[in-house]
Amino acid sequence: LGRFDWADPLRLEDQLTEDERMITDSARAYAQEKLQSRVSEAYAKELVEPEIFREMGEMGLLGVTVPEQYGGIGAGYVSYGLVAREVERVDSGYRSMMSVQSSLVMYPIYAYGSEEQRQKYLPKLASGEYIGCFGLTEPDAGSDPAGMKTRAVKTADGYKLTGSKMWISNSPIADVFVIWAKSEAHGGKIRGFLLEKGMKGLSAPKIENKMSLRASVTGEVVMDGVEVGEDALLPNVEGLKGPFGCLNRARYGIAWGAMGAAEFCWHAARQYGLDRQQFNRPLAQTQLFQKKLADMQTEISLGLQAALRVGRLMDEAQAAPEMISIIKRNNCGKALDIARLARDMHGGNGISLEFQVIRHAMNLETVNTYEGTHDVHALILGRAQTGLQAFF
Ligand code: TGC
Ligand code: FAD
Repeated sequence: LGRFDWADPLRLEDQLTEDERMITDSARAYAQEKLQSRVSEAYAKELVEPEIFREMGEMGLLGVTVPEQYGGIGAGYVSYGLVAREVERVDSGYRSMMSVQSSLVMYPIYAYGSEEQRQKYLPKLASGEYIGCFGLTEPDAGSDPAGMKTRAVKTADGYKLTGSKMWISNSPIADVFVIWAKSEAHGGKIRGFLLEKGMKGLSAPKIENKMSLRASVTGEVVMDGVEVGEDALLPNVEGLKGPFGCLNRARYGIAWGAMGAAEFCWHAARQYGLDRQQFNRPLAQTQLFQKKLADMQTEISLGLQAALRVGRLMDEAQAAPEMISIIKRNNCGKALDIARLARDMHGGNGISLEFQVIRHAMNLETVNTYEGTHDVHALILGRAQTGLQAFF
């Protein structure tokens, strides 16, 4: 008979390569030693800590899949997912900082950029010297990015960008802005542009008073006739498939990350139930408590297996976007349910930051919404199986 490890019921660990285990261990060590100790205060006070990018850069956690010649470590998508899981075990906001930099900034520069753009930006983004952000969403275009209003107009030697982006992770501290805009010179098609901090007409005010993802700063991006040269255009992609190509990778990472947050909540609820006595026995000795733990264990082990399967297919260039919708939607929704349940299982203590489960639950509200809401991914999957478009 095989052995059973309650914390790794389907033996995910055995399915990883030696390199993947090493990357997991170093991401876990960094996250537990350097991030766990500061997260409660960072969340409570909404601290903005740009030095975290440099620390992650030093640990090789930025641009995990980008080739070494550009500063990445040239690892696969399973490794990237495992890093996201370890970082989000501490906080979804820290994972957000990492995944925007890796999948939404470094990936498009690597995949759609010129050689000059790659050399100029990627090594500094990999080391964390530069911080990047990705501007797709606008005040009036969230689930429907095709409705964006930001425009790029041709000038004598480049483009002039006008418009505003909303809910942009990292924007108030960003050095590099990947901005998606409709370009008149390209028949109104969506194109990507690289903007830099300090450009005239560019500002990125912080969005105050978020009750979720408070350890990760979010802002607007306001472009009031920002002039850039021809070299700011990402030359190798046009249309919505540009931003969606990046989102595929970020959504995939989030599917792993959300399971990391869920694992934290599950383990915390189990320990709390073992430690706390009511009615002269541990809470963990009640049927209802054990049923909840069994549900958490089941959903997490299935969610991780699904993420691993899609990761292996990504590494073979065989993953379809709909597979990513399945795991993003399922794992975020299940993680949110688990965090809420863990909050409940902690009783009154569950609302205290000290016990951390409320922070994860609040964070996962965002994680379930960004990168395509839970319902938008249902519509993507509904369209894929019926052939019928239900967005509009
Ligand atoms: P649709 O007609 O479906 O497609 C338009 C074009 O795009 C192509 N495409 C994809 N390409 C690659 N990967 C995908 N996943 C793709 N999905 C679509 C498609 O083939 C087509 O190409 P072409 O060449 O034929 O033009 O477009 P639609 O306008 O009907 O889209 C509908 C919908 C709802 C699926 C889509 O707009 C959507 O996914 N909405 C959600 C928006 C979203 O996810 N926003 C995320 C913003 S970034 C963010 O949240 C970062 S938070 C990160 C953090 O802090 O961690
Ligand atoms: P809406 O699209 O207005 O949706 C509102 C509700 O309507 C949702 O429940 C949705 O599911 C539902 N809905 C929408 N359309 C339909 C439909 N056709 N049928 C049925 N129901 C529908 N964006 C970026 O570009 N870059 C970032 O770095 C970034 N970071 C973010 C960080 C945070 C903290 C947050 C909160 C958001 C971030 N976003 C970012 C934006 C995020 O991607 C959007 O919030 C998300 O795509 C949803 O868009 P929306 O907020 O406009 O909601």
